[in-house]
Amino acid sequence: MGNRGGTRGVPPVSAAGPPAGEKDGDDVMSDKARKLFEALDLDRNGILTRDEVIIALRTKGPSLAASGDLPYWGVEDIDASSALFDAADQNGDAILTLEEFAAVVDRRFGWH
Ligand SMILES: [Ca+2]
Ligand SMILES: [Ca+2]
Repeated sequence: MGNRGGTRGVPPVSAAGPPAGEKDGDDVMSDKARKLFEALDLDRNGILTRDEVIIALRTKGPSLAASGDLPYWGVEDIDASSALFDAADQNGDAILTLEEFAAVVDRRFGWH
């Protein structure tokens, strides 16, 4: 008589993985950045060119600053506007998308 008992190793089943894939999705830009972008987008085509930023800041800057939509130091002169553009244009394609613009002004102006 033999005992045929086996200890069968049953592997522990604990396959409850953590839910993967968190998306920080929607609103990563401030309303102020969006509003400023729209104010500067003179031809309303959804992008900003360098000329647009310079012209818009010259013509609209003071009133934007007066209404609190722009810090006063953000309306200084052409060089400053151009520098802001360069800082914002991260991929160097000479246009600013809302995302590019918002990322920079939110950080610079402390809006986000
Ligand atoms: Ca435009
Ligand atoms: Ca760009």
